Amino acid sequence: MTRFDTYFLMKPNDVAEYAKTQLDVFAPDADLEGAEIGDGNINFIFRVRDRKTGQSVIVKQAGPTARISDAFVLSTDRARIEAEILMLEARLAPGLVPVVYKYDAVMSCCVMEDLSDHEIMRAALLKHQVFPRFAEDITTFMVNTLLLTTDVVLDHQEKKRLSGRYINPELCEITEDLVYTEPFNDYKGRNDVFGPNQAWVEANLYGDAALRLEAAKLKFDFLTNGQALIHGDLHTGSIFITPESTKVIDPEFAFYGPMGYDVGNVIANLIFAWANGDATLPAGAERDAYLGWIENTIVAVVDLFNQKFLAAWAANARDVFTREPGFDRWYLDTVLRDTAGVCGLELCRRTVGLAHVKDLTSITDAAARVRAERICLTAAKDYIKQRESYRTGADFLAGMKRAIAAHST
Ligand code: SR1
Ligand code: MG
Repeated sequence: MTRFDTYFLMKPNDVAEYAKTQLDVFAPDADLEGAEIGDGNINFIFRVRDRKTGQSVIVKQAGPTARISDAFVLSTDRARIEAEILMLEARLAPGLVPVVYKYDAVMSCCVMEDLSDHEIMRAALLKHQVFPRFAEDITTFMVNTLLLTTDVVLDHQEKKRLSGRYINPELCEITEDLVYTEPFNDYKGRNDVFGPNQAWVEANLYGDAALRLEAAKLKFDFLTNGQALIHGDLHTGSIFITPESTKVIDPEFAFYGPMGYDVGNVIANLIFAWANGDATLPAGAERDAYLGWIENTIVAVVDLFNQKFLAAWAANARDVFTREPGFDRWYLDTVLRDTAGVCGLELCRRTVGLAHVKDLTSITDAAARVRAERICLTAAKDYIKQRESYRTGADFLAGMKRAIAAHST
């Protein structure tokens, strides 16, 4: 018997002892120290390090509620989902996720590779760094983890079994509320709108009945379209990066949902990075290079996703109907429509909802933040309402440019 035979929420010292007694990763004479390093919304993240060798691992533990608020009561089973999904993603997209060393069902924790030679992408983007490999890596990750878990490729019985294994009702409910509902009506009173934009948001989001109707349609798609085993929270805070390497983390929101949820999140969070650079970088070469890289990356993410998706379809599709001429293109167009819609939803919810992004909140000049937020929200409305018309990288960039033009003097 050990004290880790019964679940409790660990502190840094507990995690060091846990690593010493429950893992076979460190040498017997290792001198371990634990530290809480995460500031995420949902779970507790610790690094355990051997003072003698510098060797380290990450221990991520799920508590009975979300780390940011006890109002979100969540099953600790999300630790199992995260560990299993990371292992599945490692097979589908090798090299693009951290290595999982152990999942502990009693302590509801997952032990994984320490990626501290990487940086969280949002933090790096706030320093206006560029990552030339990103579009290649993230589109490989998305096409492989998404298309290869659909009915297009998987045996349909196997897909249904996976769907049952990753139902994830509580975390889906967070998304249903925070992404799909509250940004458009604040019906729970939890939105957090930047003061100088309050009246604009009331008029242009809550007051736009056509927008609310489209958000409602997208919400019911999220609730019912069990298309692929999606990551479910694929923003730039869920990506560790260096110029040579991309690692996707944090798939605790994974479930069978619409593929466009992941692709739309990636594009929206690149737009937030653009909005931050636009608001904070002075005129000059650094600004032009950074904003130009983001714009090219948005285009490349959509176009590489399209190319790789069709190539992966040709190589892997197995249902007899997937060979009907034109079905692949029709299917991809539905994914792109959903991508545009979700891109718009993510832009709205991170601007006016409960969970913000530093890209916007760190803009200290009030007028610049007002403009940045309105660019994001104006683009969002077009992505949501006109989502059928978004097909290519150029389409997505043009939507963003129209919003910029609408808020330029
Ligand atoms: C209560 S959780 C708020 C947000 O944090 C997570 O990272 C998800 O994006 C969620 O919507
Ligand atoms: Mg996360």
